[in-house]
Amino acid sequence: MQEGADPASVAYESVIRALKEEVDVLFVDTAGRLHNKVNLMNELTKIKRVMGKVLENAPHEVMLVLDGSTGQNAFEQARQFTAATEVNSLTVTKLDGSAKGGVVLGISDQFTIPVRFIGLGEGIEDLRVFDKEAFVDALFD
Ligand SMILES: Nc1nc2c(ncn2[C@@H]2O[C@H](COP(=O)(O)OP(=O)(O)OP(=O)(O)O)[C@@H](O)[C@H]2O)c(=O)[nH]1
Ligand SMILES: [Mg+2]
Repeated sequence: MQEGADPASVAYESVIRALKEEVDVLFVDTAGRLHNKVNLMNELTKIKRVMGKVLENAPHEVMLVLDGSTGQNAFEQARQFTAATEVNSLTVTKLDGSAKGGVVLGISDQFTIPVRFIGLGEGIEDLRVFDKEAFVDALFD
C-alpha cells in the first residue's frame, strides 16, 4: 500500500495476501510508540482486531520488544503494554555493553509472559534465545 496508509488496513490486507499466497509466516512490525500515547495504543488494538477478522485467532503471537538499556523504564513499559494489549512474548534488546543485564531477570521473574529472545548486539547472530539459567551462569563467568 501507499506510504501513509492506515496501519490497520495494511495489516488487514497483508493477512488476505498471506492467505492467498499461502505463506507460512506473516510478520507485522509496527512502528515504536510510547505507552502514554493513547491514539497509538488504540491503533495496536485495532491492528490486532482487523487481522482476526480475516483469519481466526490471528495474530497468533504478539511480541513486545523492549530496549533493555533503559533499565527500569523497560520494566515500566512491559507493565504498561501488557496491561493495555494482549502480549504473548517479550524480547529484551541492548543487553550488551551495559550493566543493565539484570533488567531481563526482573522482567522474566515479574511477568508471566515468557522472554523469548534477548539482544546482545547489532548483528543477527546477537539475537539469542533467552535461557534464564544460562544467562545467570554467564553473569558469574
Ligand atoms: N548494541 C545493540 N544494538 C541494538 C540491539 N538491538 C537493536 N540494536 C540497534 O538499535 C537500533 C534500532 O533498532 P531497530 O530494530 O530499528 O529498533 P525498532 O524498535 O524497530 O525501532 P522503531 O521501528 O523505530 O520503533 C539499530 O541501530 C539496531 O542495530 C542490541 O541488542 N544491541
Ligand atoms: Mg522497527
